[in-house]
Amino acid sequence: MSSEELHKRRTSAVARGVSSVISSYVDTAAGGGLTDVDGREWIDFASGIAVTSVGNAAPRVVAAVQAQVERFTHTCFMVTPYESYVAVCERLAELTPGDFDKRAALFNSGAEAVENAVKIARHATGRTAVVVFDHAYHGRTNLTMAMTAKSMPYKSGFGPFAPEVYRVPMSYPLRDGGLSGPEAAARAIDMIEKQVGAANVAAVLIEPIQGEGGFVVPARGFLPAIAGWARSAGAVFVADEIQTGFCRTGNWFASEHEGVVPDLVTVAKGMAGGLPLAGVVGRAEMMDAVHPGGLGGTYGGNPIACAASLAAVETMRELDLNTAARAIEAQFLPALSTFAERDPGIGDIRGRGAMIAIELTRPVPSGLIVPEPDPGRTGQVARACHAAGLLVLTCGTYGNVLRFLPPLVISEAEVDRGLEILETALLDTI
Ligand code: PLZ
Repeated sequence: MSSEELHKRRTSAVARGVSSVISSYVDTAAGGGLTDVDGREWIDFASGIAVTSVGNAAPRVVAAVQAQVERFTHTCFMVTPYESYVAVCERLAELTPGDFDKRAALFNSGAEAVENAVKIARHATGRTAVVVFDHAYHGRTNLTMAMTAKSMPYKSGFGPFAPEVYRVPMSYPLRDGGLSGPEAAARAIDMIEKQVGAANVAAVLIEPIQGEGGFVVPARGFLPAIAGWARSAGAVFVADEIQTGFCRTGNWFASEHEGVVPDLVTVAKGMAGGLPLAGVVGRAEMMDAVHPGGLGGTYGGNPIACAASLAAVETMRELDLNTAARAIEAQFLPALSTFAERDPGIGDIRGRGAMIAIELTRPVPSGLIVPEPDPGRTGQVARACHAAGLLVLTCGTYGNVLRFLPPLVISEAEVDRGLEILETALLDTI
């Protein structure tokens, strides 16, 4: 059945609230590419939103899933436990920053992990307030909608939202007048102290590099200052590494780029090679502040997802995907800088590892420091890429960021071909 026919069926079966970036339907996917049901090949700069870091249908993941499906599909860890759940928690403790005793718990989605990190932080501190940042994205459930910044499409009309969530300014070098990291942190901390009160803060949650909000990389020194303040205030510092984790940025976790050691880390996406799995991992005394039975869910840490996760981590180690992510960065950044020499609409190039973005802006009128976003052109460039067989995504509070999240196993030639398509799309839309 063709994509066109499938699309017709979809419109009378699938709620329109669930939308898709392209209208081609996938048939198979492997490594750095996808093939649609019309036989067309795509270069994948999306990885299913930073999920298939080890590649789609990665051989070890496929084998582990097949073997597990034959042994048992589900028991519920809360009813009949199994080894792979324990092994994934051990892996999380090993891989996350911090040389201290840790515990972990597993869930199904990123949003669920974030919700549970808040539950744990509230138990650990006996406090209620949750501090988040401008441009943040933490999910689509009620509590995480409150924590997510952007109204459309995530929140509009879905309130009322959970209380006790407070938003403070982010470090966003292109748009905050070039504040240094420590200056931007001082601004945020002042707001927390004056408007929330240090003694009320259960948790400060932040994405070390913001994902949906625009691949915003805070100025150096911002994250350590925020983490340091949280510690001194007796609040739990939570790094939401759901999009940045598991080799995506060239380290196991993006917090490591600045030596930040979070109290708790939320993980999902890349951790299980495409199977739905998420987790919270961190300081044992905080995690264990919750009474037995206080955390859980029917499917959290499903055995098939756990088997996939163990295989994905093995693949990351075996193929040294941190080095691969850094090589992808080394291929992207110079190419994008060359594009920017000819394209005044490229207002910023940023990111780390295989989490790279360009922010499209209009030429800055003299006297203005902050460039005006150009979401119209961003959509045009994305559509031109799609028409040429390159899967790219947009993001950002202003909808003017093109982001690149290739699988870490993508070949140099595929990246080159993707960059060529992107260059043409940019030049055609200047
Ligand atoms: N925290 C940092 O990036 C998911 C969402 C796409 P779930 N980002 C992609 C969309 O439009 O729904 C994400 C994230 C960060 C939390 C989440 C939420 O993870 O697995 O989608 O619930």
